[in-house]
Amino acid sequence: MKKYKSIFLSDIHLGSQHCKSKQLFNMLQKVEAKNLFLVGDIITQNAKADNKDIEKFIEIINSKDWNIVYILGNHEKDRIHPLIELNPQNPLKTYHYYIYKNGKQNIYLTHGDSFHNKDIFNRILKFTLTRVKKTAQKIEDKKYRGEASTLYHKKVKPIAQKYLHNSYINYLTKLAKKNNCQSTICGHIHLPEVIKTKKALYLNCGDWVNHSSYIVEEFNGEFKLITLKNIIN
Ligand SMILES: [Mn+2]
Repeated sequence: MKKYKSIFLSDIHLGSQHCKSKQLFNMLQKVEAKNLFLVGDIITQNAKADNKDIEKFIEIINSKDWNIVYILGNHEKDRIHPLIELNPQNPLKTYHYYIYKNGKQNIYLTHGDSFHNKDIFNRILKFTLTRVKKTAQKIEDKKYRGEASTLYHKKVKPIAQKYLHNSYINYLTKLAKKNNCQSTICGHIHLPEVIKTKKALYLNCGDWVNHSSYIVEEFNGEFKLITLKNIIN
C-alpha cells in the first residue's frame, strides 16, 4: 500500500466509454492518503447517474478515510452532480477553486476552464481562427478541387495550439500569484505537466482518458506527477 499526504485527480470522465476506469480503480485501491482533491471533470457531462463506473468510484472513495475536496469542472457545472446525489448521508462540499495550505506553501486549485471566459485574447483568437479556417478551406478547395483542407490543420492549428497552451499556463500561474499562492494544480486541457514559471509552479493532473495520470503530495510536501500510460494492467 502506497501512502501519500494527498492525491490530486482531474478529468477522469467517468461515464464516458473512453475512461480508463479499471486502471484508475486499481490504482485507488492500492493507495492511502490523508486528502483526496478532485480537480474537476470527474464525471463526464452526459453520464447516467446509475453508471457502473460512477457507482464503483463512490464505493471506493467511501471505503477510505479521505478528506475530500471536490472542485467542479466544466462537465459538472450545469446540474446536480451524481456524486452528491448518490451520497445523501454524506454530501460532498464542492468548490470552484480552493486554496490548499500545506504548511510549506499555498496551492491554488481550480479545474482551469475559467480561462475561456477570462482571457479576452483567447476569445479574439478563437474568433479569428474560425475565420482563418474557413478562408483556408476555401483556398484549398479551389486548389485541390474539394480535397480535405491541409493548410489549416498543418500550419495554422499547431501555432494556435502552442499559443493557447502557453496562454493557459500564463493565466493559471498569474491567478495563483494574485491569490498569494506559489503553485497551481489544475486540469482541463488533459496534458499532464509540471512547469516552473516565474510566477508560480504549474502542475496539471492530466487525465484518465489518454494518460492515466495523477499528482501526489508526499508527506514532506513534495509534489510528484505520475503517468501510468505505458503500464499494462
Ligand atoms: Mn474540463
